[in-house]
Amino acid sequence: STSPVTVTITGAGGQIGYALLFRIASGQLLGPDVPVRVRLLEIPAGRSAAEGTALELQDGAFPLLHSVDVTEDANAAFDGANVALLVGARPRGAGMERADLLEANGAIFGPQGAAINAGAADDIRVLVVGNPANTNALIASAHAPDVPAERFTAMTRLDHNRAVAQLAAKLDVPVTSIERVIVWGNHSASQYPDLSHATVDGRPATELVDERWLADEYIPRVAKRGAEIIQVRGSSSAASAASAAIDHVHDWVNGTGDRWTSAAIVSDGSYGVPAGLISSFPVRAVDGEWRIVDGLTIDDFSRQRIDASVAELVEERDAVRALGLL
Ligand code: NAX
Repeated sequence: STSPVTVTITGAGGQIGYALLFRIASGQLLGPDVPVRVRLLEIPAGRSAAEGTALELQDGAFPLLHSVDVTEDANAAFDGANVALLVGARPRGAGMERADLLEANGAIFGPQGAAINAGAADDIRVLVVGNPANTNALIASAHAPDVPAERFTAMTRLDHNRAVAQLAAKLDVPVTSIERVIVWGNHSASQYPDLSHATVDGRPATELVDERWLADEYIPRVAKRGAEIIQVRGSSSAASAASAAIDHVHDWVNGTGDRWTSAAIVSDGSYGVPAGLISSFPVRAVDGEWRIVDGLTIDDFSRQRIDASVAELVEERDAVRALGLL
């Protein structure tokens, strides 16, 4: 049998952590034959909740769950980690300026990047969920100079899944009919869900929906779906976010085949996105690595939308650089 894979989850006592951990324990993150050892990293305020979740994980008697440890020590949490899910972050408090938010998160993601650099396994794969996810991933990566930058990713898979599901609902087709949807840019309201390459049962999506619906309803609906969930549910997306995190890591490790998905990964300069930024692209996963789908034609409408979201990422990067966080 395979030896256990070590998965570290930060913010494990929070609501996404609660939804995520049971799916990991049941084998959905890495596969039905892969035993997992989970490490839960929390701060004092969340420690007891994480310990409670650890008790419930024990009560699940999951055949693949090798062990569960709770810690407040980042070095212990990431020692030997193969997969790191960085979920815990500092939310924007009342009256907090953007610089305050970036600085508070820099104080979390810088040291976590350094702990990953110091002790994670050679095959470490990092997914940042905690917001501002793209820039937090950039900060963590900058503090892990010995880890290839390609191993630090941020989550836009929830946005991607929302984009697929909204198109499927509009056309009254199963989600499996839809391919080649792309989410570009930042995981924020500036993100660009792009249907210009999408197909529905092999037909171009652009033949099935009109431009006005696309610009005035579809794009804002997807980009503001997080706010809609908060309004209706009374708290932010949790199980859907956990599900997207599972999809991202599962695809990264096990491959996508020819299927496209979206992930925020370090730019190699493709599609005019400055090299080094962590931005969402159309990707496939091959041999354990994300590969940007290349050679796509970008129309004028898409160019403007991609550039606007990337400009926001550049601003965030410049702001954290000015704060000395990179
Ligand atoms: P919760 O507030 O329920 O949980 C966050 C947990 O993180 C808390 O238990 C807290 O104690 C812990 N934490 C804070 N700082 C920590 C640190 N330095 N080390 C370890 N743990 C720490 O938030 P939840 O709803 O679970 O959301 C977590 C993050 O995901 C938030 O930043 C949220 O904005 C972000 N999201 C990102 C999404 C994405 O698509 N990329 C979508 C969902 C979600 O909004």
